[in-house]
Amino acid sequence: MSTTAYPFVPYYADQYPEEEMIERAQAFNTFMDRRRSVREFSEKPVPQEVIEQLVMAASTAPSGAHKQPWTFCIISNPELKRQIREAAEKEEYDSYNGRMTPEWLEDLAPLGTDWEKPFLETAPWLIVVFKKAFEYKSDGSKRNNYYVAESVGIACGFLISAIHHAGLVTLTHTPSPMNFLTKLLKRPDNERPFLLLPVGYAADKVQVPDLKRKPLSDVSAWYK
Ligand code: IYR
Repeated sequence: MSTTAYPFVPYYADQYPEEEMIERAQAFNTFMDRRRSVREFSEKPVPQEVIEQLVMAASTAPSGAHKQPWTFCIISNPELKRQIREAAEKEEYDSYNGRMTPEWLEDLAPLGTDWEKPFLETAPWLIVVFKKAFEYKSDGSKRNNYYVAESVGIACGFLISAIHHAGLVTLTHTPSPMNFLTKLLKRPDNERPFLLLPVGYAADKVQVPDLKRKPLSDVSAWYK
């Protein structure tokens, strides 16, 4: 028998009659389907308390051996945002002008993205998610984390959903390479940048590409 640090406690999932369950599932799908990546932000401030709750919601994500191998760096400092924008645009300029393949650029063209990232300064908050490859224990020794990319990816999914649920917008920005974030945010060597999410209100009258999502038949295979 293995020993466990956690006592086990009863758990009761909320249950609904089938009809109500179907309605709830449909309503949630409709709500999630309304989410769009937004690249133009309003400067309107968002209370810190909201961001704190969004991050705590993200941090409820399941993770390998419950290690919660993430750090959410939360930036509102204008000078730091300016430095992040400057460094990100430098990398993005090189990416859009030679590093990305012609096929990649062709795939991106319908989305209208380019190397300029003004949202890194306009959005009131930037959240930079770091994945922790391992942990340092208090005696300085290292302890492994597991399924780190999967865990942090799921936490980011939770975060994006929480942002949408709060009536705010975000964007999964992946400046590449991202090492400049480790330096600017002075992160320790067990952390690697994973994703950058600007968070705020959408700009007035913002437009997004009229994307279509794949139907169920294209995204699923059933084995009944
Ligand atoms: N990281 C770049 C390029 C980019 C790549 C993909 I794949 C996208 O879906 C969108 C953008 C950028 O942020 O512009």
